[in-house]
Amino acid sequence: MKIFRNALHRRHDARLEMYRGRLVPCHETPARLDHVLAELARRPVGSLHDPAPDDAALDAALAAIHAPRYLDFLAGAWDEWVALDPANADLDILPAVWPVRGFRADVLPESFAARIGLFSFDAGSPVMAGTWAAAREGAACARSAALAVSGGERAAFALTRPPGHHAGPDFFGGYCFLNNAALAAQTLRDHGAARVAVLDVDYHHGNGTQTIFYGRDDVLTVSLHGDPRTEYPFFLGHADERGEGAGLGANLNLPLPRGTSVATWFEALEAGLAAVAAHRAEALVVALGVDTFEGDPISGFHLRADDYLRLGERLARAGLPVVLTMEGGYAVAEVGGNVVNVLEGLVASL
Ligand code: OKP
Ligand code: ZN
Repeated sequence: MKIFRNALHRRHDARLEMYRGRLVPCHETPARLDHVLAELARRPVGSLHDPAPDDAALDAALAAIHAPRYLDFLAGAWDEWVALDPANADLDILPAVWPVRGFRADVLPESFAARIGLFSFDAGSPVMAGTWAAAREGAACARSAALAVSGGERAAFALTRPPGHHAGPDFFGGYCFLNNAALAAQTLRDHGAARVAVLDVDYHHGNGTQTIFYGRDDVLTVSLHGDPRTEYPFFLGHADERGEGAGLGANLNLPLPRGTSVATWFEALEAGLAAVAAHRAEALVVALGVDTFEGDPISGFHLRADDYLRLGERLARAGLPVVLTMEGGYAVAEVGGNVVNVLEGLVASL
């Protein structure tokens, strides 16, 4: 399989996130991806590539899933922040005010603090000098992986961070800025697949991906995740969210309680894959988070290293060309082994 790596990921290396009333060191660190690369050096299950540097095509692809005013804001956010006060260059940007129910989101505020609130949903996702460059190169990886699969590869992996599945049409949050899985799905659609499915196996609900495709029937979105009644992102991911308008029936959420057993998790995976088959998807995007691991510090499922091999094998048996995007996983030292286990299981069963 082809693996597209984000060589710029280290440029997003933020310091502190708001967590339970404190600013704590960010969970989503560059070391996560370094561990995957180190494991790939030991177990080369695929060939490493840099994404195509096709800037105009990437911008057009991003504009198909994100709002122009959001992309413009994110691209310029750091320069605006530093222009407000040169001393800001030593600080990461965190939003602290949001337009909740009854507030207006149609008026674009002049205030930077207001705009960063408008375009985000939590205070856990700092923006820093290199965030845009890192996220954009990650999007390039997702697009290149989808183009490789459109061109006949059976499988490709976008090995990137920051992750993407919480990023919506016009908001960032949950450590995510650009939605790599959505971009891969849209790219597959644009290059010949009539119907695509996104299967999100990260511990957290893929709220951004769901929202991007909620009104569409050409992209099925399926997510198995910790029940939002107790788990982040809390405000989306319930079982009764089935899509709207033309997209009604093209969204499936499989929330599971914190502490769910591995056996039950794999049963939910079967239900998700059955929906993918019923949709008659011609290509599959897997939003691959390994924060379902028993040792994950912020999650509540119990998968072990071997289970990721089984996951990869099962994904291969879906019989579809597959693009995987790297999402969460915060037991940093184990992220490499678990991710490469998925890839090894997949490649062995293709
Ligand atoms: C990103 B991804 C829990 C706060 C957790 C956000 C978690 C984002 C996970 N109290 N902060 O889906 O792995
Ligand atoms: Zn997650």
